[in-house]
Amino acid sequence: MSRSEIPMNSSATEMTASAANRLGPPRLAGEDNHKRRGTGAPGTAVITKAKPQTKRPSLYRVLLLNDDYTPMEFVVHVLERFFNKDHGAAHRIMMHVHQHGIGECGIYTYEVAETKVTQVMDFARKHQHPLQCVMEKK
Ligand code: TYC
Repeated sequence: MSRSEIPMNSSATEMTASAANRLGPPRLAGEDNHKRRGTGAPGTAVITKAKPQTKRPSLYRVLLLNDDYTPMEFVVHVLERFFNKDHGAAHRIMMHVHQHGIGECGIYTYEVAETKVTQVMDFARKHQHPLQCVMEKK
């Protein structure tokens, strides 16, 4: 017997209330899920579990790129202001970018990541620094 086949006269009636809530209302085979079988013994039913409708969102890294002109303190300020880093963390990330050419500022869902990139690019342009900020799918 597969895991989804539970005789009606067995422990299917002995679920806790919270387990029943997670499963949603029990569905009898052929009720509306188009899985007509007709092979079960009399007095048995198949209970199917509804597929959870939630999906985890894709995540995106927001990255800063190094350049030769943007002042270090400006990059530290960007990390504090737009990525909520404390001064120490901001300085470490800035130095990582300075030494390795690229570094991660944070990981966000698509729209949040896009907003961070736009905010940083607008702020850098306003201050006439060539700082580049990009996002990439994880
Ligand atoms: N390389 C820059 C300098 O020496 C500092 C810098 C760090 C610039 C990080 C951009 O994303 C950056 N002034």
